[in-house]
Amino acid sequence: MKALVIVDLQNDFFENGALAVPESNSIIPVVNNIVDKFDTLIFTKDWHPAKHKSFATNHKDKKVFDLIKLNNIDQILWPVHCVQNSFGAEIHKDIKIPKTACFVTKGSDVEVDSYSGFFDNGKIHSTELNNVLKKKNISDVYFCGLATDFCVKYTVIDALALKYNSFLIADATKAVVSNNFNKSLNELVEKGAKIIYSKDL
Ligand code: VGL
Ligand code: ZN
Repeated sequence: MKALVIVDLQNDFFENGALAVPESNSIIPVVNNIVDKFDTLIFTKDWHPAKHKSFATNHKDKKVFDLIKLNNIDQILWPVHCVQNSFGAEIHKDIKIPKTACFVTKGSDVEVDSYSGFFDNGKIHSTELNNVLKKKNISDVYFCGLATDFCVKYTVIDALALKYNSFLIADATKAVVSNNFNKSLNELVEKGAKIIYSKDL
């Protein structure tokens, strides 16, 4: 059985959003074309409290993209983004959301960020994602969304560690730092992921 995990297609990650990913709007039609090919769809949502410690504004004398240790874990400081129940946290209105889709939120603990849709960055808490996949007997998981070099990458790495056959749909994902795109794909291939294109689905 196969599933599609659609990572963080929220307003703040699209062009003009608070943490805009370059060329992100170009994946909208690509994603809309592939959702119909899956019976099981899971949307992840970055879902931060306003006081989240990954936000530069929640630290004195720090600026966006500074690197700090947050409870001993490397943390890049981000602009305020995907605050729970805000417009920026809503899935983009042009994304087709089938009625059967499930949603998994992450990043709600102010003390630890959560790039992966499976576990937070400290591997302290897990989300419902693995349970949802297990319950539906999923063996093959396809991934798309934002951003290739952060939330998509870490979600695929955890999927591989959990022994799912993991496929990244390369034309349905974009990186925060465009230069990181190929690097992220290579890293994922090295760990066992397969790179595919939406036309091959
Ligand atoms: C993301 C940085 C901070 C992502 C989320 O969705 O890739 N990146 N929060
Ligand atoms: Zn975030």
